[in-house]
Amino acid sequence: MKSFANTIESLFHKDCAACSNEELYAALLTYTKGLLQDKGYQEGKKKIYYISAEFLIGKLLSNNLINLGIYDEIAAYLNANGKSLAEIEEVELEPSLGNGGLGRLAACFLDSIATLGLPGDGIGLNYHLGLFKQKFQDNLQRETPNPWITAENCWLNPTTVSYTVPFKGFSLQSKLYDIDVAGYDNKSIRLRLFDFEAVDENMVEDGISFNKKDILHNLTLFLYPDDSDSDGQKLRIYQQYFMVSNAAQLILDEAIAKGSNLHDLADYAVVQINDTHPSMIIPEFIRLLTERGIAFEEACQIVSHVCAYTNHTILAEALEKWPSHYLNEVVPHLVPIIRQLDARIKAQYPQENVAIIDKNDVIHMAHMDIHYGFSINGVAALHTDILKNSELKAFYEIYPEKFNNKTNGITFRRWLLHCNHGLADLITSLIGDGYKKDAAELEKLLLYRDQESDEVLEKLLQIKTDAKKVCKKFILSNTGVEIDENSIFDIQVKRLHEYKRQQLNALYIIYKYLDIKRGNRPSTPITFIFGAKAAPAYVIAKDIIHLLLTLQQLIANDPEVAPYIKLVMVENYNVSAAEKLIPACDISEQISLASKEASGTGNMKFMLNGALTLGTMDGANVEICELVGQENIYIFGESSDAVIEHYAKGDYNARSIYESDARIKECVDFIVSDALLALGHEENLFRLHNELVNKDWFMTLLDFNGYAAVKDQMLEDYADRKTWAKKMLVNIAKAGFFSSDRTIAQYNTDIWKL
Ligand code: 26V
Repeated sequence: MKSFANTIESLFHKDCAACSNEELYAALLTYTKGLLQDKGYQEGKKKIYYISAEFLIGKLLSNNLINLGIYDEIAAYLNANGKSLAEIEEVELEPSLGNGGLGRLAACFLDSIATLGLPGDGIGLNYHLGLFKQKFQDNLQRETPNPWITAENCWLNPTTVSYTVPFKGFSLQSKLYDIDVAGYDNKSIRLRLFDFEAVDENMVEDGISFNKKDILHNLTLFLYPDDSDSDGQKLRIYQQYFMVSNAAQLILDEAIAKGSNLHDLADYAVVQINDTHPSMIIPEFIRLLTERGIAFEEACQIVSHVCAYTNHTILAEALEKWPSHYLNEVVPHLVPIIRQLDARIKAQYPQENVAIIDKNDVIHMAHMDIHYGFSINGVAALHTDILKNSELKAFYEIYPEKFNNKTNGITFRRWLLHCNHGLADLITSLIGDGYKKDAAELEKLLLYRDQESDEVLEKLLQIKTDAKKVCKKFILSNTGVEIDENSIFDIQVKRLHEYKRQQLNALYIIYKYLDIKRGNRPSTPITFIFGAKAAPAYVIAKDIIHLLLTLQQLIANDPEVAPYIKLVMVENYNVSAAEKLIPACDISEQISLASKEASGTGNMKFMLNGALTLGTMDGANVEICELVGQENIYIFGESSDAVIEHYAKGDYNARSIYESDARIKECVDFIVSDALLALGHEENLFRLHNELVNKDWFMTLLDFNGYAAVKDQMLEDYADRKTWAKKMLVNIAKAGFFSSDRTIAQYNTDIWKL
């Protein structure tokens, strides 16, 4: 640790014990950045460029220390000097450069690309204020800016790389910042974030509102600025084009520097388009290649060998389509290219449903990706099947060879080694540490289930209790609420969306509340924990948050009920919060309407940390179920086929369920009961009630009875601690498949071919 001590000395001219946590954080940052640069990056002729509007990287310090193999050493050194690494970590600000699963997936992929030693870069934007920070006020979500860039002590490394990006009527000069991320026991990878320096954080007025037209000052201000009006939508196009034009210029420059004549670009670069936000890279490449003298037809061929597209959702409202006049107002030079791309397709495939530009002159970004990319993948087996057989069937018929599945994964470095030291140590003591690089080795743990080893099972339960104590502290500081570490922790953390059905969980809590009022008390107290941000313009999602917060208050104030159940809604749920919550979880809520959750990745994190899944047969839950077996997971609800059929026939009728089922009616009506209205807002609660009774597009009521029955059973099963611990062990042992190292290895074998 001499070199670290030297860093402290040279920065602050004093020794470790005399430094503040802020100073030690600064010293660790400088020290770690130096090590990362010394490691260097994997080089190679061909490189993967993972382009994404989101990279939800979380705090980096601990993760880098772990991946560099010096975490324990640094922690011990600090300890010996009376300091705590955990406390120093608190100094780091978490960048909120993502929304949820899609952005976190991109971050896990960076870790795995580096760990597997593949040449690659992540490319995105340097949003100054990230996604909003969530505050609760009067039981409502409020949004405030989420600054994370500090003049000093920040992971961003300024570079001299800069490109000119043309827009209608003006051009902007970008500046590139790099963040180095360590691979596990391997070289580093760069996350390359383009920025526009004139962005002015002071233009934010009330909450997160700002002048959306002032592109010269707002371009990289926020991730997902409100796009409920046309100015907001155009700002998104400005951002997306800024991202991909920079990316394309960088990629061409790097290829040329390595000897490419651009005709052979596919030998030097493969671009993974993460959802449709980066799709404009296709026409942008064509623009740049034709500018450099390559004929249009050949440029199309080149791009079609370079670009691959990942689809992350089948929700129609999330599939991007832009009216062509928006693009004309922002990037008019791309429109004739897109029209030509569309004309080529129409000449060959006249059917309207595969057109890039539809009859209303709207551009379908995903369609462009599919026609002009060489690979289209879904993110879990069921999701890919749905793409092939229904959502993108017409495309699958044209290009069956392009479609493939890549079931998502998570990096075990962050989601086990970093967030759950106790469990990682136990596993290492049982099966050695080979699993850290080869996650499939976790299966060796099954031996202890087969041996019914009481010692191991008890240790597992003890580790869970320890994690609950850590979580309890976090929840107290985050919410001011004291929870009981001996209660059952039932956790649903994910973006707030109707298809994920936080409202279904809320209805169950209402049912429990009423049941306790009638004298039926659960034998073990239950803590229901939620964490979720709602998109600022998503009215019903915000109403659901309001319901949860109001319920939280009602239950806490009711002495008849409070000893048995507690509800807590974590404020500003983010990666750091997830790291505290996931290890502590008993029941992992994965209750989306079957067919709607493309994969889910939280489900994998919970399983790896010994939680049991309560879920529908949706997304990667299906694969979890296959791996652990029916006896180690709790499944309920209609199948995806049945759900898809309901949509096709239009025969789902929430009101008829509501009217014919007394228990459901009672729970739904409780949303507008005097008790809740006394604490909450009439407008929000009535709107939500009305939505559930008269619309319920995501079929909450359809699955309520199945959900309640299975959840009741699960809560009962919890009492048999040994059997429960065996199920936990099976879940951990079978989680190996969900390592992002496996996912990335498959991307490389099937798509990237590095
Ligand atoms: C975006 C939006 C934005 C507008 C409002 C409605 C809406 C609904 C859904 C989305 C999702 C966009 C794509 C996305 O984040 N997909 C997530 O990707 C994860 C990583 O593959 C996957 O695990 C999640 O199941 C999937 O929802």
